[in-house]
Parts: sequence; structure tokens; C-alpha cells
Amino acid sequence: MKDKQIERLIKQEELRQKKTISLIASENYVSDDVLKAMGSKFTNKYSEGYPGKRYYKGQENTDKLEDLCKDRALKLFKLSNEKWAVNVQALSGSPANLSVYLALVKPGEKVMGMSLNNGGHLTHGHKVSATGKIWNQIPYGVNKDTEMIDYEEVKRIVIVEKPKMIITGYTAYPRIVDFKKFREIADSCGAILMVDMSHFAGLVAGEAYPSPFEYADVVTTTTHKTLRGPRSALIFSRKDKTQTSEKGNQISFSELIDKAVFPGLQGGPHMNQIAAVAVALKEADSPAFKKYAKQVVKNAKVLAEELKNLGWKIISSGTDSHLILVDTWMNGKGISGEEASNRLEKEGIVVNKNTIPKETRSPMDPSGIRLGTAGETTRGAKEKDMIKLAKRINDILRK
Ligand code: DSN
Repeated sequence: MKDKQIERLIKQEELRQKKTISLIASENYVSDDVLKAMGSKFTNKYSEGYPGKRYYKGQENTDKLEDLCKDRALKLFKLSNEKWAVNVQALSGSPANLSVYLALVKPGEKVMGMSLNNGGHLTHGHKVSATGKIWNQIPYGVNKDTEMIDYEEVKRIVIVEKPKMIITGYTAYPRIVDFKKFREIADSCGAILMVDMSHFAGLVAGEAYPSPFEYADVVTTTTHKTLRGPRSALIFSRKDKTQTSEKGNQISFSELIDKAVFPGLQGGPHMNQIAAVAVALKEADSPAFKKYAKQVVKNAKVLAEELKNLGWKIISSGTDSHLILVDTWMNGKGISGEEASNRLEKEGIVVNKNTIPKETRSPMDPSGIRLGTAGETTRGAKEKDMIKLAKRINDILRK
């Protein structure tokens, strides 16, 4: 590179990644092909609109690329294009979720999402997010004893509040979600069911976690977590679900979502990013990726169990996914999440501090840390490595 300053920073970041262990549950390591597509000349192209309906000329390759990316997304999750559509233009998870709200829920209407402390995401209606300012969040949480979703409690809230949309799928909830139960709950009040599968999309693709598609109306996902692609997002929606327009026409969720992404929220899509997503989707559609996804979950289960055996409180007592939430504070008998993540970083283990259910501290210095096994499994880690890692984490935190 001619720009030596940036070249140096890129090299330093490469070295940092090489020297450290990332247990950040939302990170992964992409293939060279994904990086190549990201750095391709598609970055030079403006493509506002959708294939066949663009505002700029010169789209013979971008149209093919976007259609191919959509085909691969539907194929990976075993969806027929008669029933499902996918939008591949959302720049990342937050704009993807915001686009769904803009498409399907009127400002001020109620959206039910899990609260942040219990494992929800900011865009599930938290007050600091636009989703909590424009729409009315009805929060739900986890049972205080099991630290798992209490479906009866969710049902009770829904009967009283009658939300327009219910969101399931979380950022810090380690357990399997019962999508069938959520469908029944949504049907009890005619709500739209949106699943944000950002964290476990790769596990669904690899058949290591239940698929939400049989039950959901809309499914959003980022592409860079367990799915192991570039930073981007996908929005899947049912073509046969409709809303009535102001003129009285029936418009499908898919059409409404496309309009909300562009021109509603975004301008030109990042075609280099779409190229890289397409590469990642093909990589995930393979026996090797299925093996990877299963190993991610096996590794997480071993890491959680070992940490538990070493005396750490694991939220919900374990995991069914790539994600583990550790209560490091343990009612003042341990250390805070900030302190724990600082100590680990000094020893080359990178994690994020995290709030936990019944949090008594603040998001900047919460009671726990979140761990994930997607990245290290990409690097070849197996169960025996997790046993060693748990011991190392324990030694560092108890120093
Ligand atoms: N920041 C992501 C995560 O770490 O879960 C969610 O957007």
C-alpha cells in the first residue's frame, strides 16, 4: 500500500488477531475469499434500487450478483422463493431491524422485545435506540430462577398489551428458543412474529440449532457472527403475509420491507459487501460448515461446564448454542464484568463485559462477561482446548 500509516494499522490488527484468542460471541474469522470479495471493484459501483429497477446504468454484473446472493440465502435456509423473499441490502443488523419496524409497524405502536439486561438487543425497543423512541417497547425477560424464557409469562403480557409485533432471538441468551410457542403466542393477539437470528444464524444453517422459518413472519440476521461472513445483514420475509395500504390494497411484507430498506432508510447498497455475503453463504452451504456448527456448540457446552465446575455461575446453568453468559460478580463475591474483561485482555483473551438477568450494576461495569466459541472453533479448537481455556480463564480471574 502507498498509505503506510493505514498499512501499518492493518498489519498491527492482523498481528493482534493472530496473537489473541477472541471469545467475543458476535465475532468470527472470515475466509480469504470473503476478504477478496469485500476488497473487490464492486466497491466502485452505485446501484440504488433493486435488480432490473436501478437508477444508474452499468448494472449488468451487480444485478446478477444481487440475484445470486438472494438465491444462495434462500437455498441455505431451505426456503422456497414462492413463499419467502430476502432483502440483501441492509448494511448491518441495526438498519435491518429498523427497516422491519419502518415497513410493518406504525410509529407509536407496541413492539414486544426482550429487555437488554435479560439478553435482548438495543434495536428490540430499548429507549436509547430509535426503535425505543419511535415505537413503544413492551419488555419481557427471563424467569428469575431458571434464567430462561418463561413462555407463560410472555403469554400473560401479550394478552394485556396486544403488541403489533413480537421479537424473539437475542444477543445474550444462550438457550434454544421455542419458536412454535412464540408463534402460538403471536397468533393469540394477531401479532407479527419477527425472529432476529443474528447470533445463531450459522448454527441454523449448520443444523445445530432449530430453524425459525416454519413459524416466523420475518427473520433478520447479521452475516458476520456464527454465519462467518462479512459485516452485513439479511431480511427474510413471507411473501404471502400482507398489510392493507392507505388506498386499501394488499401489499406483501416483502414489498413493504424492500421499500423500507430503499428508499425508506438507505441509499445505494454496498455491492462489494453483497459479493462477500454471497461467498459466505456458499461456504456455509457445505458438509464442512455443518461439522463446524456442531463443533461450535460442543465447544460452548464444554467451556460452560468446565467453568461451572471451577465455581463460576453460568447464567441459565449452561448453553445450547455458541454463547455463554458468566456471572463474574456473584453478589459481590467475585469481580465485575469490566474488571474480568480487562484482566482477560491483558492475558490475550478478548471478551466483552455483559449485563446479566437481575442486573444490579451498570452496563458500563456490569456483573458478567459473555463468551462465544464461533471464532476459536473456526481456528480449529476442540473440546480439549476448551478444557484448557476454562482453566486459564479461571486462573486469570482468580489471581
Ligand atoms: N453487537 C452485537 C453483539 O455483540 O451481540 C449485536 O449487535
